Amino acid sequence: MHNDTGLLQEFDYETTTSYSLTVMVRNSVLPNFIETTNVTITIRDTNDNAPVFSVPGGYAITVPEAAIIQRPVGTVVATDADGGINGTVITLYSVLLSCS
Ligand SMILES: [Ca+2]
Ligand SMILES: [Ca+2]
Repeated sequence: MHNDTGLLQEFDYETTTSYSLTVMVRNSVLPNFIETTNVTITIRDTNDNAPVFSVPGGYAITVPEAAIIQRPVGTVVATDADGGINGTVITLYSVLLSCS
């Protein structure tokens, strides 16, 4: 919110999820006739952040040569700064080796 004008500017759900305002109206003829109310503005999240892997630079997974083909051999995890379903933690199992 702009400090001087009170106008709402760019929203960022990851920084501020809601704003609470007090709005006042005044009778222009009878200035003592004043009413105030509270307004809450809730920011709805958008999917504007990409997932990021939890280990920068890549993962190293060691697999015994007797490992069973087509079984998971490790886990990589990505997180996302977005909220709700837009920021779902993604867990992926490593690619499986296959025989040809
Ligand atoms: Ca996202
Ligand atoms: Ca977001």
